[in-house]
Amino acid sequence: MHLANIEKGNYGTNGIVGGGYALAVGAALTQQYEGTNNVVIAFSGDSATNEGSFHESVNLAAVWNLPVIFFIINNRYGISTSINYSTKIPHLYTRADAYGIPGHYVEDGNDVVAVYEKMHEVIEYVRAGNGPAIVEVESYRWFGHSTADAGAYRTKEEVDAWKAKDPLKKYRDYLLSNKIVSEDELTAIETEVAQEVEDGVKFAEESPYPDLSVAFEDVFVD
Ligand SMILES: Cc1ncc(C[n+]2csc(CCOP(=O)(O)OP(=O)(O)O)c2C)c(N)n1
Ligand SMILES: [Mg+2]
Repeated sequence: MHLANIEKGNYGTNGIVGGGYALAVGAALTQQYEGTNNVVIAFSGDSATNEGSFHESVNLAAVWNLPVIFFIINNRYGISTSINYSTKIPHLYTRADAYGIPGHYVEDGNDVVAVYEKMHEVIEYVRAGNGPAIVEVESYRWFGHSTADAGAYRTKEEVDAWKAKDPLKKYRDYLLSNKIVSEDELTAIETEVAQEVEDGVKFAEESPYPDLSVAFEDVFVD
């Protein structure tokens, strides 16, 4: 949430659940209007697809044939609410049927290569001018939704079963067994990243507190 990097093509994440869908449709309309070859991807959780904004956005994108993919990461929960309490259908990609667009499903959303291959296929489809699509992948959240979350709504067995499907480990194994990188190269990358994080923490801890006036920066536009 709350991150954006326009230069990198990240038009902004959103503190309002379901708030990004309509923005993605607007961004996709811009691509269509300006005749770029870009495809917009709207990432969301499972619960967000129960917001009215999801249905209105998918419908409009379908009717206007916009280049946007609605990418749903189904981790079975919206904070503490199981998906079984919030929807009666087992798979969210089937919602695509209601809007006359294709719905795709990746059972193991922790498999980086499977998600990559599926997205490659769907992006080609959307880029060719065929209109929007929905992609649902299954994954999981290991930790609490926030520090206030004790996780009482799910079992340790369920969490452990998903920890065994660690996507980073799986992809690491894939890279090694296919001889794409060596153990040494991976260790070097991991060491470099750990150092980068440590440097970031050190920089933050050693930086002075900002002046109170910055709290009002970028809040209002004249
Ligand atoms: C409109 C709105 N309602 C409620 C919230 C509080 N809230 C924040 S995250 C969240 C659950 C989101 O669940 P999901 O879409 O499945 O995403 P996940 O966190 O599981 O990836 C809720 C209800 C909010 N931020 N915005
Ligand atoms: Mg969720």
